[in-house]
Amino acid sequence: MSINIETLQSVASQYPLPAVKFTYGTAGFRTKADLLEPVMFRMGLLAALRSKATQASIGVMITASHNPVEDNGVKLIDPMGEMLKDSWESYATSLANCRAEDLGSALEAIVKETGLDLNAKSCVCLARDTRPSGLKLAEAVIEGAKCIQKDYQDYGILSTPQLHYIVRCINTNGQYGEPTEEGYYRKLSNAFLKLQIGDQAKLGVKVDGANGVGADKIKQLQKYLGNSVNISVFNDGTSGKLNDKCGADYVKINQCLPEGIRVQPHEKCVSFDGDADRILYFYIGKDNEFKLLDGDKMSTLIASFIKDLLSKANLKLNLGVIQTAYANGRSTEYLQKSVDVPVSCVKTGVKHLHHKALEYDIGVYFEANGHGTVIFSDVAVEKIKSYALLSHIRSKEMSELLDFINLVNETVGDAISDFLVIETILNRKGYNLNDWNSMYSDLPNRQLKVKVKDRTVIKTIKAETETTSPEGLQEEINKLVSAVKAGRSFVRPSGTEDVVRVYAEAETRSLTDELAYAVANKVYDFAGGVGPRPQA
Ligand code: G16
Repeated sequence: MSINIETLQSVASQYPLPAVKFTYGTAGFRTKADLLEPVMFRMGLLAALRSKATQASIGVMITASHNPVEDNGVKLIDPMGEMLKDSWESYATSLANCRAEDLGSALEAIVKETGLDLNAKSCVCLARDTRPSGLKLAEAVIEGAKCIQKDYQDYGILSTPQLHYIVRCINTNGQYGEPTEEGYYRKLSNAFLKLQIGDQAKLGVKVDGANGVGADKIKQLQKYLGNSVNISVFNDGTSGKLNDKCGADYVKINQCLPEGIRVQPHEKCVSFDGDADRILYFYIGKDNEFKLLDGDKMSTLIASFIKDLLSKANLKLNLGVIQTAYANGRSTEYLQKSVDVPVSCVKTGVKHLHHKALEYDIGVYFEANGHGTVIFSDVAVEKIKSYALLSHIRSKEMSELLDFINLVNETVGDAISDFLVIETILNRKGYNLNDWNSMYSDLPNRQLKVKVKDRTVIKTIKAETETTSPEGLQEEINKLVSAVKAGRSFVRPSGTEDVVRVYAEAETRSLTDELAYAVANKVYDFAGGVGPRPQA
């Protein structure tokens, strides 16, 4: 079999490139939706080739997650539900920028270079979030995939982690679970119900659905959980705009309640992002102060829970936590000193965290923004299974850990699965949000965005904690940081928005804000700031 270049070029001519340079960034391609049809067509082509190369089903998720509703994007999902392999990201970037008339030769070059078999059976599985632009973009992906092969499966509207889950289920012949949306709810809810102890009827939670796909999906899940949980969904998309003054990204960056939700002190609340792969917990304390429990709080809770089960069962497994530079300094210290687990810091982007987590028997990874999960190696699962079978007291903890594994979507961060994981741990520890929050206190922190002419002038090293360009910027940041008690700050170009991100933390709220704005102003000066100067 070979690619029918004539058909390809006639279809491709309907998808001419705009005058834009596309790059496969932190989470695939993201930009204004009206620029994306040509990219989607090309990603349909690439996904079909990747499917043939791996002889497995490949996922294509159409979403721009936390970005505004006018944006959209696409990311490819590899056979085990993980992010696209690095070497294929460069094929993605070159195809996305390839003129229609050159596509045939570009595809042939990929076939040659990878040695893939065009006769191999293949399937592209696609889904999209609730963005209005999604349907048209999905059609473009299908048109692309069909130029290479006829099989594709369109799952319509799903959360990003649901598609990751389904791809893994298909490629493990159902070993990971039933490859359907219902199968996903069944697997998670069964594990959740098995693990609950005590009076479950007490669990009530308010969900900020970001006016996105997660709002409907958590309502679906509720049907499988019966009376054990009472979920009230706000910002469910019936009136508000996607990610507009709501959702996990808004809550994390602004450190405040989302709009569209009324909260009484101590009520348990969570925020999802636009495609439901991130979750944050929050509540109002009795002093009326907004309290945020972010990805760092989740990783500490999960790591200490697993560590406890392992030590009760006297099972030695290599457990580690992966964070990024955004992790609060206090969380890192708590993990190292109190939970006593190794902590690694990697570049932003779940693919980097996931990759590092694979080095452990059990890897817990979370970005502070609420994006994360746990991965259990085959060796760990086999050991846990063998301990669970021992007719000894330790078997109880290990049977529970096996159920716990079924609660986790190991393919990628998943707001719904993470919610069930956290609720299970809180239930078993008898914790409310205040107990959980009291495990350690965060240093005050602030994130800012600086608009510059070209954010790629910022180059970073050491897991994005230091800049090497523009010259002199890092020295200025160092001076500012050294003048502040418990100060830490770094800057990096965003991979999903046209901004430079600034992070700062320090001993007090006012020192933190002063440091953040001072660093933001240095970025503005050194990296060609545009528009108004950053000011508090
Ligand atoms: C994506 C990535 C995350 C990353 C976030 C922000 O999240 O999947 O790993 O933390 O973008 O990235 P950046 O700072 O480079 O803009 P999402 O939820 O939008 O897919």
